[in-house]
Amino acid sequence: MRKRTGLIAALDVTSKTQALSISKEIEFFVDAIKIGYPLVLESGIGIIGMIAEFAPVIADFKVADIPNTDRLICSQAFEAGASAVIVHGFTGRDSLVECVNTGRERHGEIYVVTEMSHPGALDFLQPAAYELSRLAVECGATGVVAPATRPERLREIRGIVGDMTIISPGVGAQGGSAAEAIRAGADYVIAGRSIYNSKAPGKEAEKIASEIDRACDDKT
Ligand code: OMP
Repeated sequence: MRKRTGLIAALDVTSKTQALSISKEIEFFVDAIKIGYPLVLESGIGIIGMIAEFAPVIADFKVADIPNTDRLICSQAFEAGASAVIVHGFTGRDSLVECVNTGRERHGEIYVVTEMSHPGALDFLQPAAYELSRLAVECGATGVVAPATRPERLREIRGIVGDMTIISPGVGAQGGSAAEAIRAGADYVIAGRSIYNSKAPGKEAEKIASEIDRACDDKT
């Protein structure tokens, strides 16, 4: 993913028409558009190629299976035109290696979930987050997904992954701040509802992008 604005829009809408019109409105303010089950189950996998006309697509399939099934899912996503796939790491090293290898073969990126951004992440994922981050580095993933809702944890994860790319959800609707996430070490922030539920998605994306820009200036 080429960094320009530092913003990734999550398009968790269930209408293809809405998805395409929002994509057109926000394309200049985002580096990628992340779509997942809500939109793909409604519109079919072909929606990936349609959104890719506006911005690189991250397929958020949170892939979490045995290696062979992981390979089949990642391959389908890349085949459909995705630039990146989000996968889980808790299924273990062999599964993650298979995702990373599939990404390499298809010239695509693989992002590994570490600690999720919602409160339930504290139940099982938080204790494993640092190990998951190390596993992502060891397996050669492109980057990790780490929570904007807990900047202190994000900072720790940055310390573990070094210069690996961090994409960070939880901005806006989940209470996280784009600026704080960037200052804590995120390369990109992910915002969904605050953009697609806004009356003016383009303006909202532009606003978050300038917040990111100012936070990047603060860091330098
Ligand atoms: P909003 O909460 O509406 O901004 O959307 C956040 C997006 O990021 C959704 O698509 C979530 O599925 C996704 N996400 C999280 O919210 N938390 C995580 O820990 C991981 C993800 C993700 O992998 O993208």
